Amino acid sequence: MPQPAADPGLPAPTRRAALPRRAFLALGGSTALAAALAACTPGGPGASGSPAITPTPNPSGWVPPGEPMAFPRGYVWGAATSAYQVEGSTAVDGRGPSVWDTFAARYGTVKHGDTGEPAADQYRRYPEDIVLMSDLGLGAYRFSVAWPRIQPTGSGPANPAGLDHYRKLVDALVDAGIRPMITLFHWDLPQALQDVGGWTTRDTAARFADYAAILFDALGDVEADWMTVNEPKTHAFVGHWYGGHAPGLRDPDLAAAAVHHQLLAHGLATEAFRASGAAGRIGIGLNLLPAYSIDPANTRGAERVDASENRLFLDPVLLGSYPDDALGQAPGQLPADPTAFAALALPGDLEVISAPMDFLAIQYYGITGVDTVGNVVPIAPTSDASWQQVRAEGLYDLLIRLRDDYPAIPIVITENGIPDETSAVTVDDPYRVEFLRTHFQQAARAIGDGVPLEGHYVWSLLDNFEWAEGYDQRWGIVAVDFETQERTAKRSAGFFSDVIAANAVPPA
Ligand code: GCO
Repeated sequence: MPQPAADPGLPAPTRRAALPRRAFLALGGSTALAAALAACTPGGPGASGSPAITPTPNPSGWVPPGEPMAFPRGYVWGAATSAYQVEGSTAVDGRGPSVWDTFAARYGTVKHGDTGEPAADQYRRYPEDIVLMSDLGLGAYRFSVAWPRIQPTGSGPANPAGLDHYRKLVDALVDAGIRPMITLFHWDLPQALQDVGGWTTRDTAARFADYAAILFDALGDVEADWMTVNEPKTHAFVGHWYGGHAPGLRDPDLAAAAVHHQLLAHGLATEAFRASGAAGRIGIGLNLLPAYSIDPANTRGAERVDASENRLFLDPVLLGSYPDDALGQAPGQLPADPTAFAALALPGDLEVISAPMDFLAIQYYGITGVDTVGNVVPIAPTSDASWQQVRAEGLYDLLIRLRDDYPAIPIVITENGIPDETSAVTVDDPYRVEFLRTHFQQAARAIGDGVPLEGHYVWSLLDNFEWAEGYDQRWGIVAVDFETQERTAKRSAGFFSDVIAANAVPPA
């Protein structure tokens, strides 16, 4: 979870122990406890605050094979970005302001006062980035459309210049043989909609459906994958409860409303997609995280974390119901009023939200431990993102849980990555090579155990604007010098390119 920058204007947020952005219940056995102790032993793996290059042993004892692990024919290998994080050109061609333009301009919200300008200047440099993607052998590229470029005030007629930009981007990708994955909402809500309540109000869901319909009409001829909403949890919790992201609100009831209205927006956009007759497929992007009880005999706390951070999103979109243990005043729960939250869901809403999707996009970064009450406990080494407890086997556990607990649906991993261990431009990232290797191995393992996993996108293609961290935290497999905008492939890009070419992940 990005740590909110100190905001001198507001009292420190009152909330339980910093809950990770991602939590997911997978009951830990004694091995989890042993791993917890090993990982936290001074001088143990990752003791330096970032994962050791030789990954910690898998708690289950599973050891990857000594030979390459192959992926199914047609497995989709991609990389991901988002508009506000890479585009720049925030006041060009009719783009209106988003909540992130407003938030980043506020003192103390983003490190060094960084904003989404110039980011990685991809609004202008996308042709060269597509050449770079081709050189790497990417089969797909995930990007997001900036809603304020299409509807500068969040409603009304489409801005032709905005549509024109994304038409050119999509055509260039297709011409290069790269499948577009188009994210409709990656947190840059038009400020004009925020001014009238944003995601805390139901009307924004209807506005989102109108916006989505404009894009399906404009780009629906393309065989693309469409993601309706990126990580509604992070935008709801970090943006409306912790206050560390735009729009910078600090009210759990507003966060709960943002949960429901983003999910309703997802459902309405899915309906619009079906009605449009657009080509391609549609799904939602959820960030999920294995959260292991440190006491296998008492998983109540982990169940609460699982409810508030995972089932609050998986259940409505896949089962058509909300869990009854996600909201409450206990550690691990979203401390919003359950009655008020339930009243937001009008008759028919859950049917709309659970409209059949073509795929479920999951975004995986790491794990956490949870005590018997619901407080987060560190049980694995962290990366330079303090919320990211790194454990590759957590990805396997997550995928198996989805296989066992939810109706069968094609799954795509649309974000998976780790930041550099320096804020300077670097191309030497052996830790990212090992992160990718071990996570690809766990993905191949899950496919071998019957998980319908169809693709894997690395976060991120490029170093970019990392929200409240600004440009300090670099997640790209390609380095960006933000002074010159020069791109340089990192060691991990070469590793990834080899994996794609072989459609297999080699052993360490
Ligand atoms: C997210 C966002 C990305 C982040 C990435 C690293 O998942 O939070 O989709 O925009 O940059 O996850 O934190």
